Amino acid sequence: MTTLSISADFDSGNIEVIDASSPAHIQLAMRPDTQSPHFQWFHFKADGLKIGEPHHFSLNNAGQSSYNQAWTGYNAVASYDHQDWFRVPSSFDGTALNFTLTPTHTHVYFAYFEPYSRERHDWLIQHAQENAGTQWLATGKTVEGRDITLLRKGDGAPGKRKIWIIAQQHPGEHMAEWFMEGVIERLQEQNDPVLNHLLDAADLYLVPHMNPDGSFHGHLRTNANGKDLNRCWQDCTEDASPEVFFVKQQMEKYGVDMFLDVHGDEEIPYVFTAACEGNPGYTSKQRELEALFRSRLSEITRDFQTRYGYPRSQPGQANMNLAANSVGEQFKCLSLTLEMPFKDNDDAPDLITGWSGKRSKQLAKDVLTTLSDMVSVLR
Ligand code: GEM
Ligand code: ZN
Repeated sequence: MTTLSISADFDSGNIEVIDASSPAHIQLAMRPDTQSPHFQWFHFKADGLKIGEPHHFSLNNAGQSSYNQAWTGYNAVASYDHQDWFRVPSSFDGTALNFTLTPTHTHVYFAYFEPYSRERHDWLIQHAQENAGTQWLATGKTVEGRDITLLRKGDGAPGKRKIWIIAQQHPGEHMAEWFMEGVIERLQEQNDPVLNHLLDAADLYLVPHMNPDGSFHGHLRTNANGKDLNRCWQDCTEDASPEVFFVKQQMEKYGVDMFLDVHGDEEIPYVFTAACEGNPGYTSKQRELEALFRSRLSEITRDFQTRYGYPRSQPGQANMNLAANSVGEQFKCLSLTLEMPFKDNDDAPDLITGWSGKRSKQLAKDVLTTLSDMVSVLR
């Protein structure tokens, strides 16, 4: 007879086993990021399951996680083949996150969100060059020596607007690289007048993954040094956060006319943006462009809205260590943090998948349409 086993010793794996001796109560815990107390991401495989029998899983330390209020209304994702992911009804009892699966296979994967693998990242970078006409412009190195790839679509001709999109500074926010796959997929189109209008006026500077060390190690928020990359855009150093250091250097080299920083939010079940209203040098032009971006995107898709989001910063009170605030202040351009949910978009819920990789990709295509509409007024 087979025995139940739990493993997480793979790309973006994260779980510790407390007691897996009984399918009636498999007790697990999430492991904190390296040199950081943050945790919320999980990703593991369960083997030796009994088909047709209920298996009860508990993440015992959910109540102590970074965003412990976020578990209410959250459902774990699962997959038998690591390709098709579905939600498993979950409940939070104030201490543990609990879910039950009656499997149709002897093994299953669970994760906090549909993982974007290291393998797929490598494929995406290749595919972006071979099929989407992007150029590998520069390479940074992470703390552990992984590549930070900067791609450019366009020739860098003078007069072109420079639109930057970066993703997954927070390594557990895997929806962010799914979004980048959506960008790159649309760049493959040959007969797309809306896209061509954008590309006639602008070059796209793309960093599909800002924090590959963190993702590989199954982190929620930090790089291999325990640094939250979206909290070090003023005071980053080459030693502590080489990932941000590299991208800032490249931005200074090429310039920035629009910046989008792609994230996921644990709590809020909607897609939204955060902007630069709290910056000391906030301009009326920035205010107009933020409003235009938000209204255009919400006209195009139900997967974006403006009712829910973070509280607006008071004038002059922004945290300038956030990428969007820092870049907006330095380049006086439209600069946004885009947040997608870990849960679902409650304006258009999908009971099978919740928010997903596929929906993140579609949102990216709609963002490119919005940028095409706006490109002539960015400066
Ligand atoms: C956010 S901060 C995370 C906020 N999450 C919850 N649940 N309040 C992010 O990481 O996407 C943006 C940021 O970095 O400030
Ligand atoms: Zn984030």
